[in-house]
Amino acid sequence: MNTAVDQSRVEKLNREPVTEGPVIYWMSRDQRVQDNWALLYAQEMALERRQPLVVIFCLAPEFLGATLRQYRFMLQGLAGVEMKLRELDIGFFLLTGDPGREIIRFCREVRAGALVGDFSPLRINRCWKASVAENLPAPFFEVDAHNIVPCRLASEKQEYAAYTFRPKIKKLLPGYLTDYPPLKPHPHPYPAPAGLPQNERGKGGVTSWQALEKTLNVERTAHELTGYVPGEKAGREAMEQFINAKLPAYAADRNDPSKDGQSNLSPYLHFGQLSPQRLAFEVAKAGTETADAALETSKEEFLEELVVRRELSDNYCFYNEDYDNPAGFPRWARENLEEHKQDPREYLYSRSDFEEARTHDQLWNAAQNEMVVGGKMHGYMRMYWAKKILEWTETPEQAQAYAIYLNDKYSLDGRDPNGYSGIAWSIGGVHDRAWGERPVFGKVRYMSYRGIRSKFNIDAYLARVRALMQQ
Ligand code: FAD
Ligand code: FO1
Repeated sequence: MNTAVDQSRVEKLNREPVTEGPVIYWMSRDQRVQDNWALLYAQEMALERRQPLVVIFCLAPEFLGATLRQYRFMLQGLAGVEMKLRELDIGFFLLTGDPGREIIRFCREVRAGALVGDFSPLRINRCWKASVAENLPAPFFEVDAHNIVPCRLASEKQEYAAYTFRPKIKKLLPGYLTDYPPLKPHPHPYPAPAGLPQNERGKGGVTSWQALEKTLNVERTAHELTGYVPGEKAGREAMEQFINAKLPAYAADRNDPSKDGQSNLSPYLHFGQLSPQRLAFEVAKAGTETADAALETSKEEFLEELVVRRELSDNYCFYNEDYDNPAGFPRWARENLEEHKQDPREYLYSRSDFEEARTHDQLWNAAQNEMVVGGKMHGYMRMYWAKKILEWTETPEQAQAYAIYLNDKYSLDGRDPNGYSGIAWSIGGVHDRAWGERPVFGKVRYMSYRGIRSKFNIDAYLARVRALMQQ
């Protein structure tokens, strides 16, 4: 198949030959219509075989501790996907239940000619795919639409740190950091809905999105977020806003929690409503007509985070099955933390003490409240926040479990490889080196209140969070 999609993005997950029948794209991580290599690959296959193209999304009743706040953001984004696909005469069907079962059932009922999925290194997504690949009576292709350089290609093993990963990805980047071809209107209309399984569909064959909330088995307490407008269109606008207004000051402001210096794009990237490759492509070409040194430095620092750090997280979760427990820590950290397990803790807090921001440290409490109330904690504070959980719990296992629980429950961008590796970096020295040995932390890098206080205007951060809580 002559394809604009680089074959190195594609992995065949079973041995079935492509047969007659509609081509199905099982959307999961990359919840967008444009700039989506998996959807582009499915369309190329459907065009070549003169077949309809249908997109399906299977709504799992629970997902890694997500609450109604994250599901609402996601479902509103998917409603936009459905509308955009219908304009292109591409089918969209929302299934509910266990993806491992529902995907097979759908493909059987429509006699799918081929199934295309997107890529996620997380255990749950890989389990879903494994059970589909095993029982699917059609060929199943996985396309890495989330990494600019396909995860399997960037490195064939777990990388030790950013400095070992950076040269590998930088070498490959020029061939992959390209623009995208547009998704085309599809000339082979998908069979009338009657020919396809009826699902939670409202009038006129459109999914009734409100009804779906009832199928969710999630906590409904974490209150609604107002700061983020969900969806592909809003993600694109937020990207343009960031590049035009905030990118030049990114290098100077990004690590200062008292300023709003980050892009705030992680919720759109996590849900795949914005393509990381689109973002990197647009940032790389920003301001190229003006030789502005500050802008160039900011672009470099932003791309270091967006490309090297983010794709290093996928590398970590893909190659290390213990990405969410201490067995995944590097040996020096595992052994050293073990030696310090009995060290007395000056403070000890329960999970609900942390959850309700009831520690002795007002800075830590502010960071926790920023995440609970605003749905997103400042990146610099996330490091301090996780490291203090190590300091104030009985064991590193308990610390990592608490940090993952809280981050995945309250953060809009949670349940993401970036989160598992960010927490493993903070608590277990993953992708970091050994530092001077001290109680509890051993040689894991330490961060102190005094250290942060000397760097930033903490009172301004506390005031920012207080204002957020009063909204
Ligand atoms: P910006 O500074 O504007 O960065 C732009 C993008 O670059 C981010 O959206 C992200 O995709 C990437 N990026 C930036 N910093 C990192 C990093 N350190 N590691 C990997 N990618 C990075 N990120 C999440 O997406 N979800 C999480 O649940 C999450 N949990 C974290 C927990 C801890 C303890 C730590 C230390 C970091 C965590 N991060 C997480 C990584 C990072 O803090 C966030 O990606 C960033 O703060 C998101 O805000 P932003 O998009 O405004 O960032
Ligand atoms: N993907 C799905 O295919 N079905 C779901 O029901 C689903 C729910 C969900 C809830 C919160 C969240 O943060 C992500 C969710 N995902 C879902 C997204 C997806 O599986 C991502 O690939 C992973 O989060 C990895 O980034």
